[in-house]
Amino acid sequence: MIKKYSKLVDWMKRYHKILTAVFSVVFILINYLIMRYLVMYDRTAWSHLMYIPIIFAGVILGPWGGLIMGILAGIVAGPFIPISDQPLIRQFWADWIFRMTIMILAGLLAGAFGNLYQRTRQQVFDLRLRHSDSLLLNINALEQMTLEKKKSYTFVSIIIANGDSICEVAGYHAYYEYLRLVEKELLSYDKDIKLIQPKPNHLWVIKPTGDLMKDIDQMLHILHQSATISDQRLFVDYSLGFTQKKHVQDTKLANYFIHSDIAAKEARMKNLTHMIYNDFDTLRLLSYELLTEFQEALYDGSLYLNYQPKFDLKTKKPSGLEALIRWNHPTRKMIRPDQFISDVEQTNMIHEMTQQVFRWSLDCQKKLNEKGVFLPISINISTRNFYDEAFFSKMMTILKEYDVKPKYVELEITETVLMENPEMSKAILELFANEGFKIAIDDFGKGYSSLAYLAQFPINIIKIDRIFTRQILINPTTQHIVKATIDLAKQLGYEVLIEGIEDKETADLLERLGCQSAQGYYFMKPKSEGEIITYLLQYK
Ligand code: G
Ligand code: G
Ligand code: MN
Repeated sequence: MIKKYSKLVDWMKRYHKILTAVFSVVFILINYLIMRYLVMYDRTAWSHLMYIPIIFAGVILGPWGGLIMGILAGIVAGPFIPISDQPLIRQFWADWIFRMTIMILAGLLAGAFGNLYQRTRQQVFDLRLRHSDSLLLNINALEQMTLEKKKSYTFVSIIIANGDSICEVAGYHAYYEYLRLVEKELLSYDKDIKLIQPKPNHLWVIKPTGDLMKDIDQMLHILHQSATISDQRLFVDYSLGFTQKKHVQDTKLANYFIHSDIAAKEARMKNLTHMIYNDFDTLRLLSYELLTEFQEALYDGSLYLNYQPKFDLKTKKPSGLEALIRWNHPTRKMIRPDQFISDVEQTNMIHEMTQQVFRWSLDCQKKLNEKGVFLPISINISTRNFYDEAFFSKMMTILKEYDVKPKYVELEITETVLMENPEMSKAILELFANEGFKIAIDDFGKGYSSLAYLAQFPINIIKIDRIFTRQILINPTTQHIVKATIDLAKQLGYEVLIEGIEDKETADLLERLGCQSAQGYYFMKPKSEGEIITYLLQYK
């Protein structure tokens, strides 16, 4: 019943103009017949009913509709009603002409208001689908788009990396004008192209699949050409990602841009103008999926720590532990940190991750302390953690939850953050150092900092990167570099640890070179918490 009714409403909506015209004409004619044959006196009163179809037609059909109905009503209520009511004589022609003029005016006025209403309504509707500043289509518009089913389309993501700078330097208007120009040029290249602006500095293009190489050339050309706005040349730093989809079915069109977004980001990272998604494997997509699962993994036990001992090279006894994160994924099994950390670092989950790692390592420390074992445990700090203003206070709060002394906590940081943002890093590191935390420089030598530069920071330990360890037996130059580094570091008061020792020869050599401690598969691979506790109890 309801379905039938809604079908009727649809049908009426579709033919509402014709229906309005028919209704108005019929109304006028019926009213005419009543006036002519049924009402004997006071026909003028009935002629007022004519305004209903006139105004109705005006509002719905516009001024033309109002005009035509006004004339029609004026005529049928005029010369076609030969006898006026009182006295029973012929209608005077000037009377009905006057009445018709009023009717036409009413029709035109209603038409003008109707048009105004329709335009305003359309504008409000458009505003919902377009950005009010750039006037490009937004996500709402994408959600309402439909593509021809089973056809092939090319999806393009455009990242404008310096959009914010353009706004600051050349002004917002120049930037939006540029975007509009790009839209115009794209449409003149192919009128079936759809351009959406999901984010201020991000564009999506949908185009029926054609010659991909030609499309790429044309789009790059358009993005370049459009960058001249009223004689001002903008520098626009764009990266494009392309992907082609056959037999498009999905109604959620945003999903089709996942691959082109990845390709555009990859192009951006490699400083290329564009990349095609097929160019590289699905590993990146994997990382997107992994990120969504990561949040839960932090709390459901699938993320946990392994520990690798550090050894004193002289006594060959363990001198500390490094906590290393592991992910036992339900379907993908073991995932190594290098497969997810760099992605997690792009999100704010890195802060939660470091805090969780800190909790777990403190928990392990507490268990060891209760068994009478006291060794520092180091955790790896991401460069991103320093950008969290509350990092220090959050870490202190966690430390206080466990009964562990700060001197048993080591923070491993890489040189990068110290080079990127020295003042901030120094301030944060000093806060930790003042509390008694130990600070280690991880992967030293891999970056480009020098010990002279690092001297300004409160550092206790230098961990020489394992790229040196690998070559030290075969390459005399490496040996000289490592020796010099060890000597200088010791003179500056640092403890020196070498990473990645895989055989006895290297261990012996480094001991001779004066290195104090070492870490590596030769001594021990990373082990689970249970195994490491059992192992350390031997040395008690
Ligand atoms: O243990 P593995 O070799 O897979 O570690 C690879 C890299 O991941 C190393 O560079 C290590 O520093 C890093 N890593 C391991 N655990 C953590 C962690 O808890 N936090 C951060 N930021 N990096 C870690
Ligand atoms: O960058 P960082 O120092 O945090 O890296 C520690 C990582 O190095 C750990 O993930 C660990 O698995 C790895 N590692 C530890 N010892 C060795 C080793 O002897 N050889 C190699 N190739 N990797 C090692
Ligand atoms: Mn480390």
